[in-house]
Amino acid sequence: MKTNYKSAVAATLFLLFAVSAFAQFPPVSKLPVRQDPPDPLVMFKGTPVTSKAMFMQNRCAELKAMFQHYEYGTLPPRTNISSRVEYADKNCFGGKATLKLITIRFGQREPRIDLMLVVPNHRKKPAPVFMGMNFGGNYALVTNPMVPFPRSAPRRNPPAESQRGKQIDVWNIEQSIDRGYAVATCFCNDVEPDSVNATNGIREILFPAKGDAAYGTIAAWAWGLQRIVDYLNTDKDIDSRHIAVVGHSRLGKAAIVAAAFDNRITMAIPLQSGTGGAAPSRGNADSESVKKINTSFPHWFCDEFKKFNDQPERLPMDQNCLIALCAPRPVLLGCATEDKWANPTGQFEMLKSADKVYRLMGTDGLAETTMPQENHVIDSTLGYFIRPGKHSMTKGDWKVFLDYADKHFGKPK
Ligand code: GTR
Repeated sequence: MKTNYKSAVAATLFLLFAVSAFAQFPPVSKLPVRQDPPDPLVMFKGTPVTSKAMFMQNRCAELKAMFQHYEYGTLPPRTNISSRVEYADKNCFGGKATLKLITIRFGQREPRIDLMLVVPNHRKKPAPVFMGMNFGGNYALVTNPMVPFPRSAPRRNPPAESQRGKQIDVWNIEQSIDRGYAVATCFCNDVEPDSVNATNGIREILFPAKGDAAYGTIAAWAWGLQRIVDYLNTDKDIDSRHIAVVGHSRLGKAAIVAAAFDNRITMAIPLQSGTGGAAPSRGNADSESVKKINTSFPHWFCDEFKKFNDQPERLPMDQNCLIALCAPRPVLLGCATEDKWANPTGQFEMLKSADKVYRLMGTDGLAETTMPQENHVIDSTLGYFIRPGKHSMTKGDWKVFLDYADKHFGKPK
């Protein structure tokens, strides 16, 4: 009863906030047309941002409000979680790791997150962790028969015993364990099913999304990632200073949004995240346009974003500013040569533009200014790599993530 009351208050405050944020900015038709992405170090009204403090206080607040108003919708508020370890297997990967199954609840039966956390056994200290959502359900990432099917159907295949372990090569959890990292993951549909009329996600049940500033699925997933951080901060096996969010494609979009809005996430690795992620909305002829993404996936963003379909040049921010919101935390963008849809060159440009914010923060920013050759990893605080091949997440990609985490977190002990 108590929690329901609290949720009702939170939901009301959330709606009020959504309405006031909406009133703050001009209608899309009144925004100036700018061919280049807006400068992350210039305020909306034209004032230059001259100090770290001014960026952190004024510009970050303004950018967060703009991203919510014009693109993702108002992120739902933080809510109290309760969690329970339902199962633990100390002999995972031949005794190298412990696998825990944890439920994270929000004061009612559903929706809930079924988190799978795999932690290396041989370590002296709490483990750094890669955290992210998966497309196939936890049971597709491991062979352990105790990991249950997801409660709703995955994107491609309905839950079936034959699918168990089918995505081991996507998440490559054992490789991270061998390098001293934990991996925490859940099925994205636990938080919000990827469909227009989803009835069993947080947008319908927990924080009803209403009006022009109503948040879309990307924001819902980002919120879910932040609730996983709430849990990780309570788990003694995890080093809460070293939480890297990873996500592929649409889940990469959610990953970078989660990090931009939550500095407890100390590294962001959106892989091939494309439009609405780390690629510019002011795209190119080969990449996914704002109009295309809003037409194919009308539930991903807020309604206001659709008003930019034929005029993305009016956006008062671009995805360079989303990356800048992560400063000074490390951000690594990964691309693939055949994945032009996710705009590899545009993503590199976004890093180049965010570089000045990272320099203002005293970091090395993006260490190189020309688009790198295939397989050459730029591993500065703003990092980038492009490898041959298609839109996918591979063992080789994870090796790059691990090397990058070793460099910026320090090798796990
Ligand atoms: C595509 C979509 C992309 C990307 C991708 C994915 O169809 O156009 O924005 O998110 O799906 O998630 O695999």
